Amino acid sequence: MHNGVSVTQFIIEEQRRLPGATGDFTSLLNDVVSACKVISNLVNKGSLIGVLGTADTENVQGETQKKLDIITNEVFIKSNEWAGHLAAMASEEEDDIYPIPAQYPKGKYLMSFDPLDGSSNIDVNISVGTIFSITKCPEGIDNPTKEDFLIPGTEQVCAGYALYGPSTMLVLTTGNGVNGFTLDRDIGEFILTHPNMTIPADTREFAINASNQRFWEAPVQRYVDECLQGKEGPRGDNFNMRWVASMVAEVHRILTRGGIFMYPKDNKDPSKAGKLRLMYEANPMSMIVEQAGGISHTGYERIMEMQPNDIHQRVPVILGSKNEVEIVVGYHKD
Ligand code: P6P
Repeated sequence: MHNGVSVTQFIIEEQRRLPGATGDFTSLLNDVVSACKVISNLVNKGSLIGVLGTADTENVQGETQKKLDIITNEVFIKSNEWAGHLAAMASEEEDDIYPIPAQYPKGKYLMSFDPLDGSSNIDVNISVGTIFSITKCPEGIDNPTKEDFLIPGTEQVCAGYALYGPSTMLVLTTGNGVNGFTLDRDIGEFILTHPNMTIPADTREFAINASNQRFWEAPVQRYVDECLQGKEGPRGDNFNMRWVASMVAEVHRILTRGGIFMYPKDNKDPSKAGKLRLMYEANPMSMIVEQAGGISHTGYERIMEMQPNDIHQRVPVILGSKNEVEIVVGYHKD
């Protein structure tokens, strides 16, 4: 059960803890929450309202877009462009940054987001999500450029995701731990149901797309091979595997019961540093994972310390239960 604290009340109480907080941030988060409620409704209705299937367009990643990729991108932009809290946005579905239109006031925050992560699952009714990352716009900058977004993940003031699963959940951090809220559709509010989420330090469950095995670098090959050897192998224990192909679902499982998620660099396409995008997948998820006591790493460096060089930059990701990620990082050092 829960004590009925809504995400709005929770954010305002959080805001009271921040000296000099003006309510601007609280109002921005409320606009983000509203967008997630609208997206939840669209995803939930699916075929009933004709939003499934592919559009005949590609995004900047060269990936065929789902109709819902485009629709949810529009929802997120329209919900957040008008209120005067943001100076610009960056989206997986937008080639360049999205400046706030001239008719609206500009604010002091920047937001990067993936409006519908895991959208390849949407037509087969598997959980998908929205991921967002909020940073401060540099002082005195009214018309931010792409460069103003390209700061390390340690500078994020907020990171969160909505998970459109059997229930719709919102998971949020502003640097003071991680809290989970469940959407009560009867009252249209996200209610605090998972206070202070923490990732168990140990796990026997790994998540990776094993079809890429032949392309992985040696440390990841070694780690997964040892897991597969089970009790008789060097780890002396049996492991379980999961792969949902929705990062939001994987991270949420890890926050809930532990685990390690890997989308490592593979040499299937040597020009790509990885599959996942730093600014609106890896960085926000890294802030959440670290705030919940986990580790998020490329194998060679802490993800949140990376200096981004492009808003659509890709990065290898190894994140989750502290003690397990440390083993994989150790193999990269050997
Ligand atoms: P693959 C979804 O497209 C995504 O960006 C992540 O959410 C997910 O973890 C990964 O890609 C799935 O990739 O290669 O298994 O389809």
